[in-house]
Amino acid sequence: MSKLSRRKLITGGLAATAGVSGLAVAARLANRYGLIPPDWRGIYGAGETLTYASQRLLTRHSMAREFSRSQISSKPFANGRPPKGDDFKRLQAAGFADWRIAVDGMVARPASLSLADLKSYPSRSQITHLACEEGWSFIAEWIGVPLVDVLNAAGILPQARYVVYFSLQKGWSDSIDMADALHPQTLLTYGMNGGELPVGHGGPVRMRVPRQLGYKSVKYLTRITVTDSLKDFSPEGSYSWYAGI
Ligand SMILES: Nc1nc2c(c(=O)[nH]1)N[C@H]1C(S)=C(S)[C@@H](COP(=O)(O)O)O[C@H]1N2
Ligand SMILES: [Mo]
Repeated sequence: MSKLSRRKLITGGLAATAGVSGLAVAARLANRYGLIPPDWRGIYGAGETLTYASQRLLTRHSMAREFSRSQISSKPFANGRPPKGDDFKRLQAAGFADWRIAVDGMVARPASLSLADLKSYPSRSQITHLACEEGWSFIAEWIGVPLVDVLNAAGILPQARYVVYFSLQKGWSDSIDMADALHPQTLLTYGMNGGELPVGHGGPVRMRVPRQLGYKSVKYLTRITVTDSLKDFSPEGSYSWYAGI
């Protein structure tokens, strides 16, 4: 079948399900199978919903590409500035010994984790690509704890659907669905290229979501909340919520 006729067939099929009742059934089914992004009624509407649904069907278990040591970028680009204000400076001067990450929301055992607590978990190191939506990118080794391990220790409640995470830096928070939250490459990252995570790259701890664009990898992480709905967490800026690559 040619590409064109296949595309016609798919569009035709979509149009056929897009009758009023057909659409409702399709939406219910898609929702049941976790294929509806939380902002599907938003400005991106059906287009983003279809991107999300098809990516989720195809890539739920796929891995972001990992690179070899020789491919690590010699000049990684640190985007933006570290948090302003004395709080951050004081924490930094003390080697971030008092840095805490709250784990709360729909978990059986909420926790407040220090860096030492994080480092007591088995660590994972992976060499992945960080791609900014503005076009630049670099490859680095990221060292940390899979988010899934910290969530499992806290005890994820069955109704959990999303994980929302916050930066010390005002305005920076984001969220992912459970497929990304439980994915082995989603990392609470405290090390980079063999050393501590530099402050410019989000030290002492950042989220790394290597299957999505750079802005999902929130720096200066202070809180992780498990939730069944994103309605109380307004998405930052005007970026698309799902940024799969
Ligand atoms: N707290 C915070 N997190 C952030 C940002 C930021 O400015 N502040 N920038 C985001 C964007 S747009 C990108 S592309 C990456 C950049 O990561 P880098 O500074 O390690 O290159 O971090 C993301 N996380
Ligand atoms: Mo970015």
